Order: sequence, then C-alpha cells, then structure tokens
Amino acid sequence: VEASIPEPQREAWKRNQITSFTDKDGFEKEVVRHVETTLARSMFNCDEIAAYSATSLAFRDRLITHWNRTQQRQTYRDTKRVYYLSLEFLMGRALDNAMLNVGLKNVAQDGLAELGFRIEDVVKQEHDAALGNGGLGRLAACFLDSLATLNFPAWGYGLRYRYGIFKQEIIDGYQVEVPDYWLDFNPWEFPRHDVTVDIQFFGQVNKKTVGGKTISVWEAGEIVQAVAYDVPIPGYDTPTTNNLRLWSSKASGGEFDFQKFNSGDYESSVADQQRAETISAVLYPNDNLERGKELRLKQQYFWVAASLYDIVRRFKKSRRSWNEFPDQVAIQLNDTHPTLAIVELQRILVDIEGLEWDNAWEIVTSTFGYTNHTVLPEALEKWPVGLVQHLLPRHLQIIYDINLFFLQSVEKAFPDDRDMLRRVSIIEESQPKMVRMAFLAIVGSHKVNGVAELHSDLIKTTIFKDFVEIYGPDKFTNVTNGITPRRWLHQANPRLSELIASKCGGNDFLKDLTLLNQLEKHVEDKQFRKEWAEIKYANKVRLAKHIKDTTGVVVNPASLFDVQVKRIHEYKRQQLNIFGVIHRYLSLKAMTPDQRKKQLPRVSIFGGKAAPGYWMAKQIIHLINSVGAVVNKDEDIGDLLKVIFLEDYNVSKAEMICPASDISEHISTAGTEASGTSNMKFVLNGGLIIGTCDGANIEITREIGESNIFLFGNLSEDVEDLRHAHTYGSHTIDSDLDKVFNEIEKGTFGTPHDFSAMIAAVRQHGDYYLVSDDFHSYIETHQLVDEAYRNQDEWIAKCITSVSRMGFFTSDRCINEYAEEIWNVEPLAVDRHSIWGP
Ligand code: Z16
Repeated sequence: VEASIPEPQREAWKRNQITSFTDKDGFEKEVVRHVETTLARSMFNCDEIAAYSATSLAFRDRLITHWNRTQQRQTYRDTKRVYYLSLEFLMGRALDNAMLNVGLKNVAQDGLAELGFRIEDVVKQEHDAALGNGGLGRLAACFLDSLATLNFPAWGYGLRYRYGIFKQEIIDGYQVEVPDYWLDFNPWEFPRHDVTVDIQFFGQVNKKTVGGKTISVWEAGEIVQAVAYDVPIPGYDTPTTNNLRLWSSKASGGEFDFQKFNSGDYESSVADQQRAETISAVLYPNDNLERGKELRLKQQYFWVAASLYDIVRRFKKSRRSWNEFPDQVAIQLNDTHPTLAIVELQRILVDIEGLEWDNAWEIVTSTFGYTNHTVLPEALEKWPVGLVQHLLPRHLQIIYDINLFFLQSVEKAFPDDRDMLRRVSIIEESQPKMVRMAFLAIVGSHKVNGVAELHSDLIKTTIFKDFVEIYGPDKFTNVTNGITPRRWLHQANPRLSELIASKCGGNDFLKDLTLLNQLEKHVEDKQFRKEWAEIKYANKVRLAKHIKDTTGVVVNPASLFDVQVKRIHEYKRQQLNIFGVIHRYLSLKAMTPDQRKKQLPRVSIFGGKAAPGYWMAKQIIHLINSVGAVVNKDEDIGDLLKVIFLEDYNVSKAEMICPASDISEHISTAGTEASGTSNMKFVLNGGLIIGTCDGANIEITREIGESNIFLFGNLSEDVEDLRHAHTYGSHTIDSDLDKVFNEIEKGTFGTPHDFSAMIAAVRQHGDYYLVSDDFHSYIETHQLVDEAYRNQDEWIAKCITSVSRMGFFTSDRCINEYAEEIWNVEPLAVDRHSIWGP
C-alpha cells in the first residue's frame, strides 16, 4: 500500500510541521503536558518517576523529529549505509545522554528546578538498559554514539531482551542473581508493530526444478514472528539521530492460535506462544564464554534473519542491480555471534533471488567485515553439526558448500600440505563434528580485525595463522578500541569536563579529542592543579557516600582509592588483586603502631558480575567479601586499609566510579585481554593505572608515556614457556604468595575450605593464569604506587599529562578507521537549517 501523502496535500503537512522546544519555558510546557495527558497525572500527584517520565517523553519527542528527518535524508541521498550487528548493546541510561547530546541539559535543569525537581534525582530514576555483558556490548554502544556524532548513515541491529544482564545482590558475601525488570517502563523505544518478519526454523529442504534449474526450497517446521522496536540514537551537537533496531519475538499469527484454542487445545496454543517469546526473553550472561545452547543458536538466527530481511528490503526499494549491494551496504559482525548472516545472505541471493553461486558469494564477501574480540579458546564459538542440521537444515548445506569451495581453493594453493585442510576446515572433524564460526566469519568477510595492536598481532600469529597464509596479510587489520568522551567524560565527570573546556578553548575537544593536548601547557599551573585535585576529591567524596549508603563501611576520601571494576574472570585476575590486598594486610599487622602511622591509607574497591555458572569466579567474589569483613573491622588497621565490594556494577555505576579512582587495575595475564576499554575510561577521568603489558594498556603506555603508568609482570611472549614449565618442570610458588595462602588456610578469612580451590589452582593445577609468576612484580609495583601518591603535586601532574595525551582513544577515531579501511562509507553532511528538504 502506498502510504506517502500526495503532493497537493503535503502543503498542509509542511504548514503544521512540529517545532521542538528550545528554551526553559518551552521545555516546562512539554513536561506539564506529558504529566497531565500522557501520564494522566497532575501537580498533586507527580513524584520523581513521573518527572523522569515526562522529561524523557519531552526529549523523546524532540529526538524523534530529528530521527525522522535523518531517515528521510538518508533515504533521499541513498548513499551507502553501515549496519552494526551486535547481540549486545550495553547502553546504560538514555535521558542524561540525550539532554547533553542535544545541548539542552541546562534548559532542563532550570525547568525542572522551577517545577520542583533536582535534575540529578530525576536522572537517577532511569533503569539502565543493560543488554550486554561487558566490554563487547559497551563498545557497541560507544560506536553508536560516534556513528551518529560523525553523521554516518548507520543502523544498529540487536535483540530486545525482556531481561538484560541480571541484577547482582551480595548476600552473606556471595553473589545472588535477580532478574532485571528493565522494560516495566521504557520511554526510549518505539514499537513498530507494522515492521515484522516471519522467521523460519526446523523442517526440511526439498529440491524443485523451475525452468530447467534446480533450486532448494526450505519448508519450515516452525515460524516465529520478529517485531521491530526502534531506539533513537542522538549524535552530540548534530541533528543526526540514527536508529537502533531491536527485534522481539512473538508467536506468528496473533496472540495465540485460535484454531487450537477453540478446539480445546489451548494448552498447546499457550505453549506455542511461550516458546516463541522465549527466543528474545533473556541475554546469555556469559562474558568470554560460549556454551553451545540450542536457544542461543535460535536467538542468533532469529536476529540475523530479521535484520537481513530488513536490510535487503531497504536495498530493493532503490531498484539497483544485486551487484551494487556491497556499494550500498556494509555489515559489521560484532564477534562471531552474527556469523549466520553470511549464510543467510547467500541463501537469499541463491535460493530466493536466483543468483549464481559465485556471483552471490562475491556479493556476500564484499559486504561483510568481522571483528574478533578474544583469543580465549573457551570463548570461540563452535556449533555441533547435528544441532545446525536440525534447526537450520538449508544453512548447513550452504555451510558445507562454502567449506567445499574454500577447501578446494586451499588445496590448489597448498597442494603439498594435507594437514592444512584439516586445520582450516570450517567443519572440525571431531566427535561430534563442529562448525567453527570464526573460520566461517573469516571466509565470508573481506576484512577481519582485532581490537588492539597486540591482539591483532596475536590472532595473526596464533588462532588465524593459516588464514594469513591463505589470504595474505592484507585481509587482517587492527582497529584499536575507543570510548565516547561524551558519556565517559562530559556526562560522567561534568566538573572535570568544564575545567578542561576552560583550558582547551571550549567544548570542541568533545568532538575532536586530540584537542586535549592543549592541557599539557597548563601542567605547571598551580591553580589549575589545585582545581583538578579538588574535582578528584569531590568525586571521591561522592563515591565514599555511595559506599557508606550501600555497604555501611565508612571510607576516608583522602585515602588512595584503588579500583578494579570489570567482569569477574580468572584471566582478569581479581584473585591476584585480593591476594595482594591480603599481603598488604599482613604487612600492616606485622608493623608497630609507629610504623603504621607512616603508611598510606588505601581503599581497595572491587566490582563486577560473575557468570552465574562460573563457580570459580563466584568463589573469588566470596573471598573479596570475606577479606573485607575481617579487615574493615580490624582496629589495628583503621583507615589504613578498607576492602569494598560494590554490588551490581553496571554502566551508570561506572559513570560514578571512574571519576573517583586514583589508581585502577588492568592486570590480566599478558595476551588474554583483547583490548580492555575501562583502562581508557579511568585515564580519561584523571586516574592512573597499574597494568600488565596486555591489550590496549600497551598503546596507552605509548601515548601517555612510560613514566605515567605502572606496568608489571611477565610479557605475552613468555606465557607459553612459563605454563609449560609449571606443568612439566618443578613449580615453586612465590614465597610472599605462599604466606598469603597459609594465612587463608589458617582460617583468618573464614572457613578455609571455601577457598581451597582458588589456592589449588595456583599450587596444584599449573597456575594457568601466572598469578604466582607475577606476584612479586605486582607487590613491588604497588609499593611504587604508594611512593608516587605521597607526592600529590607530582601525581596530579602525571594525571593531567596523561589526560592531555588520551586523544587517540576516542571511539570517533575507531569509527573513522572502520569507515575508511573496512566499510568504505562517508558521512552525510547535514544542513542544520533545512527541515523538509534533503
Ligand atoms: C567481551 O566482552 C569481550 C570479548 C568477547 O569475546 C566476548 C565478550 Cl562478551 C571483550 C574483551 O574481553 C575485551 O578485552 C574487549 O575490550 C571488549 O570485548 C571489546 O572489544
């Protein structure tokens, strides 16, 4: 149906075009209107949640007009678009970000004050959109912010989980998972009940001959409906408002099957409906782990098939030839989770559109790019062939054909290397056979990238080595991760952002982060250092209050705040940190009161979620809490050491924690953390870091200078030999670490049995993560941290210098690199004054 208004009637639309508020009075009018009409409440019945809702609706209206115009502009210009496919988008809160990005936070602050509310309290009413686990999901969110800010025509595609990452409670020192009811009220999404796609599962493939040509027809066994929900993504200081489209699953053919219902089979009708809705029900809560569950594969195909249908539908409107598809469409695969998109596009082109295999394959491989985020073997996706066969019978055939043609070409190029075929085959000949998704992603993409220099080198020399031989080195590239300075500086740390603006000629640095380098000439400015230190102190006071409110522990904001917040994982080595804390505690206990007086007070702050099925990670949380319980009430120690575990670490908590850190810990076993991005957030907020030579730490060091970072530990190139020596040589444990273990085993921190597995991992099971090898260097380096912190003036100078050199780590730089090296897309210039015209 043609839904476009005919030319003669368009005058009336133009006459009545919506004008958004621009000042306090306009804003207040909108808030009152929403309170009284949309929410059906009044000034006699308006709490902070109502104020939040109405404020959000006022800004949402504004965004949606920009969003519409952005889409019209992009459609009209018909240039190449980017599609970012990610199973995770860790967005956090939207209102504060929307107010800052459209430049009207001050207006809202004044308006809300007149209406009787404090903006900070209103902003806090919002529940985080937590559709992700950690770094990978937050990277996707930062990329959306940069894509919009830089005016790229880009869409994100994801799943609209009913439950995002679980809420973490700490009960008796243990993690307890509670469902995340984030959708109760979400003004930031627009259901598009008219945008739906039927998604097939199961069934069989039949061959049919049409006009002398044999084609494969997939007869589905089950159909589930995908419904689009759109989330507007505002750029900073630009009218560009891009779209994040999240798919929700629903039983196809209405609420439930009335045929079945009326014939008395209502139980199975309800069951069908529930089975359909289960697909988008919950985010898998694993970071860096793939467990091969059927529902996860269903999620992946559901989301990928709906997204591709949408992309193809949009392409077809332009009536171009299929060969132009890669000139109009770039699809980026965020990890291997969307790899089935490669197979699905090949299926659409060959089975449905009737293209020849080779022609279709050329289009497919020119369209996709694949980003790898890990080298950890347990995180690399593999699916049992039998499961793929059952769920997606036609896709398995296509995968076999892709593999056949690929292996034929490899055999031709490497005729003498039989083992090569076994090593690179997309099908692993194991029991059971497995589809190796990373290999499929490489074969089906034109570019493969890692997320930091070391990581990109590692994938080329280890897990993807053979593919570098096959395709040559140019298919592999690096795009070092970055973060958006809008959320991670301007929003999280408004006072520091303002101080920086006063030295960098205004807010331009938020769009060109290299402008931070202007700070360097002010490093010697005493007054500037003092203001800088005051802001850090105020941020620490705010965190100290949060700690008091949530844990009851009083911490002194003058202490050195030492922070490690990230997912709990053995490779990230929170165990190394807590063993170090115990070592510090024992040293303090061994001192005379006079010696203690000379020590520097410290607060060790931990936060992060463990995957619910990751037993060892949960033990680590328990040890941290057990140590805290003893240390925090030890009167010999007092303020000299406090150990805090912050419950339910998430994006909005990170926005409070990062600005309050003096030193943060990025201490993964060398070669295991692909990039890390919180390292960037902490330095950008004027904190120093202690870290291993791993991931982006290496490039941070190169940028800010070796004297401004505390590096320690073994190097990535030595890890393999050390592990080998642990297993086959005699393995002696560091003597200080041994003392720590003995103290735990004495029962100082509760039942020793609770922690025996953590100790055994080091003493008996080969210390895979090199905790003992790095312990001495770690302890020594923390002593250097203490010494450096005693000289506050020098410390602040290091912080300022570091911030001034962080320009490289903006996600704007990443997006420009992807656009240039991988997507071949350009921004769409926007005329701020044109409203209807393109
Ligand atoms: C994830 O968060 C990451 C990798 C991965 O394979 C799966 C998940 Cl859920 C992280 C990396 O661990 C981290 O080093 C990196 O900074 C981040 O992805 C973004 O690239």
